[in-house]
Amino acid sequence: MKLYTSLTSPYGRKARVMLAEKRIDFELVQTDVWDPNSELLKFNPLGKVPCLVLDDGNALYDSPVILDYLDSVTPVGHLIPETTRPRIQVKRWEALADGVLDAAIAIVLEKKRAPQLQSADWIARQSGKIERGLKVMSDELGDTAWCTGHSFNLSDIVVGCALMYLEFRFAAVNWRKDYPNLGQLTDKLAKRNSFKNTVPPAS
Ligand code: GSF
Repeated sequence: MKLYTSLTSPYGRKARVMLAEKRIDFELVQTDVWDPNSELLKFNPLGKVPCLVLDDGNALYDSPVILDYLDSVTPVGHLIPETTRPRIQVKRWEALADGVLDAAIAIVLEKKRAPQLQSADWIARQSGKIERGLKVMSDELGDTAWCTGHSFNLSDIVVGCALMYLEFRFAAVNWRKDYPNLGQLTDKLAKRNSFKNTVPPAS
């Protein structure tokens, strides 16, 4: 299978961490989503990464679909619970972390526009989503070791990818001060090979 992604995409990182944790072989196809001639458009009409192209040519997107699929590829070491209640709880953490990422990326893109076109209101609206999202993450994590359940699972992968993206792109925002429990979780996740080997290159 081939994973189309950029090395800086936090959604692509979710997939790469899952592939590493599940020890699944794949080929990474580095993809520039802004290239109008990108091969990606043959597989994902939305032109977004990550996109997972299976050996039979089937293309999967977006990242929650890809991660759900990857978890089913090998029968052992499930990272998404199978029973409904814990599964939905994990998927909700994924929606929360992805929502924080969506807001962070909206700000990054807005700030790339010419200064006179940037909207301070829009940036403030997105910042509010990040601030409220982090507070809920911190409150719900409390003093437990993992986001849900008693061991590492998808909820930790998505939160790790979101928090590490904030550090990567918003180094000035010190969420660790307000939410030390999120900082501790991030540090613990950063020690795993799956996270170590997917650190985004400076760009
Ligand atoms: C979001 C993917 C996305 O926005 C998912 O896979 O979970 N809900 C989707 N990817 C960005 C790259 S990045 O910022 O990680 C992307 O492909 N943007 C190109 C575009 O045209 O929006």
